[in-house]
Amino acid sequence: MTTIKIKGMTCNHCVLAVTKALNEIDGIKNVKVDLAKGEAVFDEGMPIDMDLVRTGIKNAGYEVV
Ligand SMILES: [Cu+2]
Repeated sequence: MTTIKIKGMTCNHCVLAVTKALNEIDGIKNVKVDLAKGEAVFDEGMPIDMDLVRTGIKNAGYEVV
């Protein structure tokens, strides 16, 4: 399980946007985004390129910190 910190989430819409962005990345499963903690956790079905994660989150309008 991988945990990442995400900056910029303020509401449930943000949670959905981040969840969607992560689910679009090959190999990422079981995404759970915690708004209060500003975190996302997910399982890796295969090795994940964290640059893809950063880019995906950024394109959704948020930032991995
Ligand atoms: Cu929002």
